[in-house]
Amino acid sequence: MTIQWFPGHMAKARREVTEKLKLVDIIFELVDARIPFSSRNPMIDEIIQHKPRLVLLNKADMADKETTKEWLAFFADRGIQSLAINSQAGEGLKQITIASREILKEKFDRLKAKGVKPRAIRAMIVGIPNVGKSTLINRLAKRNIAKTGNTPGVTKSQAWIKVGKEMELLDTPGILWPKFEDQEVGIKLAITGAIKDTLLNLHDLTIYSLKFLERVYPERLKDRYKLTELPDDAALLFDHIGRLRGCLMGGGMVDYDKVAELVIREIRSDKFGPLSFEKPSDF
Ligand SMILES: Nc1nc2c(ncn2[C@@H]2O[C@H](COP(=O)(O)OP(=O)(O)O)[C@@H](O)[C@H]2O)c(=O)[nH]1
Ligand SMILES: [Mg+2]
Repeated sequence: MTIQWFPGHMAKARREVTEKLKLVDIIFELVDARIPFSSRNPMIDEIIQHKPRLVLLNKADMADKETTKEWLAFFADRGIQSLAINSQAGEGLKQITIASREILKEKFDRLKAKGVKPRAIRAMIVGIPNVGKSTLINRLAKRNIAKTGNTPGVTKSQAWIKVGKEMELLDTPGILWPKFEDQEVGIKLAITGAIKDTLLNLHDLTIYSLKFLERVYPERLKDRYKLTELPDDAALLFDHIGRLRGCLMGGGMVDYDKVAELVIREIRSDKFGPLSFEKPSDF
């Protein structure tokens, strides 16, 4: 399995983020709450240097609440403030300004002591494609500014958006690339929709997903596909699901392609409930 990415593209993305860094007080690093590790840019620390940051675990509605709590604690242990949010429904967004003010308190107190007039906090969102950057910008702006879509790479223009009285947000997010070297990371990015399926083998994706459900959420897997036991062999599981759901070819043979599509679609559309694909203890 190979995933392509172009070094020139990465360098350009990095340059753009670096240029905008000096315009802002704080970075909002948006990650997918279901894969907070895999959806981070591997060079984020190097790129943003010592700029204050707030990590936002977006799509928290789709992640396992208990695991999200573990991730919040994980970041806190490393001295990084983080919040769980749902940009689509607008949940947890009020906390963003409150947390930012707290993170920047010293800096603003220092400015105040120097006699600088109080001003709004300037912020910028960064994150990999499809993590919800445009959705969050629109929610915070309370209107439709940024294009959103399920296709990776939809976004464009630049100005400041007022978020209440206390914050100003750059209307263009910084787009970063995900980690591509690691195959497992690639699979998780594909399952959650951050990268296109066509880049990956759907069967590999499905086998990985089924094994994951078997290991972490066995009861949900059994319930969904009416299993009394979980077979050791992935092929047996494909056969079972295929017959149960009528994913068949001529002659009554199970159509593995259809099974794979069905399983991935069900995982993405919340049929197994909220899922977290990684825990801090995995690393
Ligand atoms: N369930 C859920 N979906 C979200 C959330 N935020 C964004 N999305 C969806 O994720 C997809 C990508 O969002 P978009 O804002 O275009 O991502 P961008 O590429 O980072 O700008 C869209 O289909 C959004 O509706 C969220 O908090 N929860
Ligand atoms: Mg966008």
